[in-house]
Amino acid sequence: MATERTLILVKPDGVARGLVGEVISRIERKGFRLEALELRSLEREVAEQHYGEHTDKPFFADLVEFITSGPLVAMCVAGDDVIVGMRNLMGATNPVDAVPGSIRGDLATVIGENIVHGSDGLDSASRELELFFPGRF
Ligand code: D4T
Repeated sequence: MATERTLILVKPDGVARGLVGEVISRIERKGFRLEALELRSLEREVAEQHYGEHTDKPFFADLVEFITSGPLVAMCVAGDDVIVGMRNLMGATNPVDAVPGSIRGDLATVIGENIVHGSDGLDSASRELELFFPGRF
C-alpha cells in the first residue's frame, strides 16, 4: 500500500450534465482526499500536451476538440493506492465494458464522452499534475 496522488478530471460532458457533485461524492465516500480542485476551460496547447501519447491516433483531433469544448473540473486526489483505486471507481475506458457500480458503468454510454479521466500510473500522475497544477505537488 502506498499513499499516492492522481489527476482526476470531470470532463466537459460530466460538467454539462451536472455530474460534478456525483463524481466528487463517490471519490469522498471511497475515502480519498481532495487536495486541489479547479473549474476551468482548457487551452488547446494544454489539451494537446495532456493527450500527447495519442497524437498519432485517429481519434486525437476529436479528443482535443471535446476536452476543450467547455469547462472541466481538475482535481488532485490523494490516498492509499489512489491511482488504481480511481481507475476502478471510474470503470473501463469504454462505458460499454464498464461494470455497473462504476462511474462510467452507471452514467455513460459512449467512449468519446466517458465523463472522467484518471492518471494511469505514477509517471503520468506526476506529469499530469504538473501540467494542471504547476509547482504545487
Ligand atoms: P482518459 O485518459 O480519458 O481517462 O481515458 P483512459 O486513460 O481511460 O483511456 P485512454 O488514455 O486510452 O484514452 C484517452 C481518451 O480517448 C478517448 N478514446 C479512446 C476515444 O475516443 N476512442 C478510442 O478508441 C480510445 C481508445 C477516450 C479516452
